[in-house]
Amino acid sequence: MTEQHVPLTDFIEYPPEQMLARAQQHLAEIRRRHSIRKFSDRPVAREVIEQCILAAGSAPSGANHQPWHFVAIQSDEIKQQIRQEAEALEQGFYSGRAGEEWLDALKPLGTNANKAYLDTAPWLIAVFSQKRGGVEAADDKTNYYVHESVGLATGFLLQALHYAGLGTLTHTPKPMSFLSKICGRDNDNERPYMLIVAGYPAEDTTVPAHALKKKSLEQICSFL
Ligand code: IYR
Repeated sequence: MTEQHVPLTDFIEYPPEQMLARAQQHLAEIRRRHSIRKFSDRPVAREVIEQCILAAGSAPSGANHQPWHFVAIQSDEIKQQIRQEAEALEQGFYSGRAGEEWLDALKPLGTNANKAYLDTAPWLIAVFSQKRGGVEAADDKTNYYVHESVGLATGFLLQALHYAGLGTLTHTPKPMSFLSKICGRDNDNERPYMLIVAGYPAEDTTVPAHALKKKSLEQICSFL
């Protein structure tokens, strides 16, 4: 016997002109998402973050095992701890570990070891991947396509936060293992995947001109 299926009832078909208009509107919306590095400390309601994490959790995943866990941090004490550890690592990175080519590549972004946003922004969301799990809470099965799945969920999360009206930044201090301890997820099954910073942009936030330059359709796509 095959597994039970239920009818697809929530698909919406749009007339072709409306489909194109929607695709254009979505493009215009997502083009306004920029990584920002200066956040306001204005609070953001936990309910908003909850909805965005549920949106992330709706991403497709290998065998629908949903191999992710999100730690949403608003505690000042924990944010300060994360900032301290991240800055210590970044100091090593910027003062040699990165190497010349990498530092050159980062120059247009104007980044440095100072990560004030890590304790200014109202929310940090640490994304963890899980090697084993399954749909049921007690499952301990092999997870599949873990990296791809968690990448998709993180993309959904960024999209949801932007759509809700928040500024975002992806942050990947290297190595990220310190996050496991601070977030209470120091176990054999879970690995930190990315840290997402979310909040209102500070009034004087800038974005690097370089980051606004996106490749053309011809550059990123071939039609066969
Ligand atoms: N993690 C460092 C360096 C960094 C690396 C890349 I690749 C970026 O696109 C941006 C920054 C930092 O956060 O400064």
